[in-house]
Amino acid sequence: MEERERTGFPEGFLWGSASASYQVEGGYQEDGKGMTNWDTFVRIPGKTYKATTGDTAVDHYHRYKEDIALMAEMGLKTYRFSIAWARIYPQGNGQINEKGIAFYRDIIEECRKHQIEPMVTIFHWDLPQALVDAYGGWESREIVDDYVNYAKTLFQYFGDKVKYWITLNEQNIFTSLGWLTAQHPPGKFDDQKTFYQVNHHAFMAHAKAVLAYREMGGTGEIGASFAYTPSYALDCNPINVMAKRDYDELKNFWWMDVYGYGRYPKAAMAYLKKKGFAPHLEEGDEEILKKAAKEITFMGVNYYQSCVCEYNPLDGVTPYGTMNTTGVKGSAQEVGIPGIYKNPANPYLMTTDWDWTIDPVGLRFCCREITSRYGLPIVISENGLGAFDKKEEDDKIHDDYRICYLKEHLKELEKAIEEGCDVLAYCTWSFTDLLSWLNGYQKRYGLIYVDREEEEGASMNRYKKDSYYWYQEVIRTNGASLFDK
Ligand code: BGP
Repeated sequence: MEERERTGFPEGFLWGSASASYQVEGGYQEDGKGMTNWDTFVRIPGKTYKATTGDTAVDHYHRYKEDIALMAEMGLKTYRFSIAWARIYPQGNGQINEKGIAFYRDIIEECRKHQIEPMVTIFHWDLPQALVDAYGGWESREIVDDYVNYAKTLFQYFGDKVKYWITLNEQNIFTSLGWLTAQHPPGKFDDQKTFYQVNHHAFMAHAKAVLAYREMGGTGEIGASFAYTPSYALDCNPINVMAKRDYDELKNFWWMDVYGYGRYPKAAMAYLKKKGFAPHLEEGDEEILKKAAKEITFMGVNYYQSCVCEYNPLDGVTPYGTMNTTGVKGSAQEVGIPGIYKNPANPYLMTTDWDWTIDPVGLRFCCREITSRYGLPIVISENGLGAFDKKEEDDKIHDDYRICYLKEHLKELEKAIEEGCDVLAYCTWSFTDLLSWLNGYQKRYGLIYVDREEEEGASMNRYKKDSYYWYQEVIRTNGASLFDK
């Protein structure tokens, strides 16, 4: 679009930062918390980088006051964090653990005390192990009631203090890595039929929780956070343009259409029916999904990278290429679905040490697509750079590469706003350094450096990186400093 005068970020824009319970809290057996699928999974040899776990993570469980004070000093307007289901219901259902309630009540109060808006993710992947043992977790439809019961408990206890709710974090990622590529729990490989059924259960859980929130009188903002990887066709060869179209239906609209419209995309459904992978829907499901779609008030977007789509022959690459979890650049393999699409590298863009494409324009593309397709406000619930950081002898961390990454993304976000997108919030991933699920602690995302490596026993002391001071200024000027020469 033609350049116009800058409109800047709206007044009251929520400048934020995000985390997730398993990645920051630690205290995995404290105060009555139940075991989770991740507590179990990380103990299987070979699953995570150097066998790292979130047993102690970055000790947010004991240091949350210090962390929130650092957020307040930075001027943060919203803190997005997740609640560990197994702290509230150690067995997934049944008896409530009051100490779990107390912990999150404290976090919420601490945020409020500092005028930081708490943004709560109800489920960010750590599932009570008891539900996996009882009925296979997300594989059974029984989970819908348990999830809704858990969500209602949160609405009941915290509904008056929390105005922003995210039902599920990256349903597309935890189900793909859990049931297709075996990289996340439950570690299943190529179980497509179950994968789509699991997703249907998750959609129903999301939808019923949204409806329950409204039935309980909730007037705040509610939606799901989707890991959106927008796509570009390799070129104007129609076969590649159709590959992009198919990719979008199968990898993006399959989720966003259900959140935004309450229905599955037709072409993708026709394809899955042909393959025998289509999910089973019970009578009344479609109506519930449609009703819930009318009640969500934003689309949550976790944006890290874009991709390229090219036609993939029947004997072409599969979804099971090696993922780069070591930070050795160039070790990730090309993936795709034979007969449909593959995702070659984008020659116009640089990549991180973990081979993630760096594409600020892609963030604007996401916002524009959501705005025209769903007409919904947008919460950028995650965006950030995973990198090797070095603490110097004077305790400084010069992460100019992170500043550059965030700055370019925010400039594109501002353009999206200028072009008509209603963006409510932007959360950097992450506030402190934390556990990167499969990549250990060496892949750092924080504005705050945490003194720990893969081994346990380090001080866990916090140090402000250069990006901390930079973001502080961005917030102070409501984004104006992004455009300083
Ligand atoms: C998202 C998750 C986050 C976070 C982030 C970075 O998919 O919601 O929890 O981990 O990605 O990914 P990674 O840690 O794999 O680098």
